[in-house]
Amino acid sequence: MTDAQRCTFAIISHPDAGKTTMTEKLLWFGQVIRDTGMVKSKSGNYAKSDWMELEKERGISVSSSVMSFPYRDRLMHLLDTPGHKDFSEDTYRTLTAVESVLMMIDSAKGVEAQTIKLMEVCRLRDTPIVTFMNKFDRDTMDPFELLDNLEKILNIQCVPMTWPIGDGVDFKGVYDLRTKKIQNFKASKDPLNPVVVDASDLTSAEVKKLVPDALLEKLKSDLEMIEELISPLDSKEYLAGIQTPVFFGSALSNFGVKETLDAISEMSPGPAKREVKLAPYDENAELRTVVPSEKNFTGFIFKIQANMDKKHRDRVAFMRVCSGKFERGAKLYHVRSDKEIKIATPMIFQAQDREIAEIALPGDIIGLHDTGKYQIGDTFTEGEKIQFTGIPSFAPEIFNKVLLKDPLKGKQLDKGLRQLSEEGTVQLFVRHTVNEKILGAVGMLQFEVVKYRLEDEYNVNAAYESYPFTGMRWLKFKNDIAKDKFIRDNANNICYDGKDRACFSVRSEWDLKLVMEKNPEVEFFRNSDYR
Ligand SMILES: Nc1nc2c(ncn2[C@@H]2O[C@H](COP(=O)(O)OP(=O)(O)OP(=O)(O)O)[C@@H](O)[C@H]2O)c(=O)[nH]1
Ligand SMILES: [Mg+2]
Repeated sequence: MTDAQRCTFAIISHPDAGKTTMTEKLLWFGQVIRDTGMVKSKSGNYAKSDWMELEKERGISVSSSVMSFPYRDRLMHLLDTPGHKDFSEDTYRTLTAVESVLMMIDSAKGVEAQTIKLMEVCRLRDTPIVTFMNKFDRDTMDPFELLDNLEKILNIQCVPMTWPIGDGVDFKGVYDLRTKKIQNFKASKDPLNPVVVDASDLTSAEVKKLVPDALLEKLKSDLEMIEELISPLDSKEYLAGIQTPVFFGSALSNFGVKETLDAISEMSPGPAKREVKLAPYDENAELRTVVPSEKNFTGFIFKIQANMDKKHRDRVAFMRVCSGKFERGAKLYHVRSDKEIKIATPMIFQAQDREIAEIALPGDIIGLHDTGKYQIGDTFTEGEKIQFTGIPSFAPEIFNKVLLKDPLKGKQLDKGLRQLSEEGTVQLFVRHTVNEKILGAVGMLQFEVVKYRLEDEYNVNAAYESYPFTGMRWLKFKNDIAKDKFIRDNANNICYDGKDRACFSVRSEWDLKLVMEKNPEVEFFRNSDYR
């Protein structure tokens, strides 16, 4: 199994389409968990991937999580992402670590606002997409209408791989267009062994017993339409992100999930090549391509998560392996600090459970214990000075000042804010001269997570006051003299980000425009990669 080809993919969708439910079912069909709990259940039974207290309470995912399991001849790494737009930076970073995605659609609603945003991110890398039309146990749009909706809005060619028979209370299951079989979960006590109905002859007694006449007529005419109108799946077109294989079903009641998992394990790409910058890693740096078959190890950190287990109070950096082979106990070169670090206990994840990874190969996601040394975007090699690209911070749009309620907790607050900003939960800025701490976010829910986690994990009560900034720009100067002058002239608007880079805080677009006109030699960027 250790040499098995990796399949590293993320689940994405608009909030509530059923990512976490699907994740749980995939793990279950992959036989790594024995029970599946209701995501929103109040009984303490919750989805394996939604482990944070806040997620349990609300039934939403606020950050992505990684789960690994062998399936057939591959090793699957599945990344569940949050759907809410306030956490889209987390989702965006997660997408840098995968080769393909599974996109969930709520079949009553079709394409929703966040689906469109996520699609744009996938397009940046031509990420291959498998689609799952979920919630067929409820009333849905007509399946042809759903395909049309996807094609028109997302501009992607849909190729159905399964087809739903009925919906809502009349939902009978999905017809597998390749095998011409129907898996019936309702008739089986053990969902891992559904009753499989051979539907190659739609007039057979077995089919008639499962599917009422009216639905059978509809299925027949639907199948004829599919035959006539839809071209078969071309794996090259799928890999290029032009076609998407489409599955129908209900994650909650198991229908269609196994067919989807089988297809992902058969078709989805293994580790791909990636671009890196050579020293000095600035905007003019030379680039090279890292291919997975390179002998030497390379990898990068795409996510940092503290306090995954409150009892342990630890922090884990998630590394995506891009080339070479890593063996437990080996030393890796940490490019940013220019130091060799021994990685004694790398971890692999099965939601809350973790195991020690003996080796790691391209496509793998491993966890490193982090005592505060690592940052998102850090590159590891066997000595080569390179840096993986494409994991920036984006300019926040709303700001809060933090006011401490208990003056004795100052140190705790500093530690909490530093750690949470290093994780990317929120961005932390310090104002020039006045030394005020300002939090920047894309959405209000991020502040809620900060407040909750400061109380829950760091035992700090703080008040939050909105701050009159409306944006932030990273700055680039011709030289130090120009920098000093600009900072002196605009002292009131200068902040430093977590990496101590000078930024201009925007109080109004008008204000920004004036300052830009007055300082044509200074460059302003919305993205910390200076793009
Ligand atoms: N009826 C029905 N409900 C479903 C199905 N799949 C998910 N749900 C319900 O839809 C709600 C949202 O499901 P989640 O899996 O938490 O959705 P999510 O996409 O992970 O949500 P976020 O992470 O917050 O974006 C829950 O109440 C689920 O029980 C389904 O197939 N049928
Ligand atoms: Mg979720």
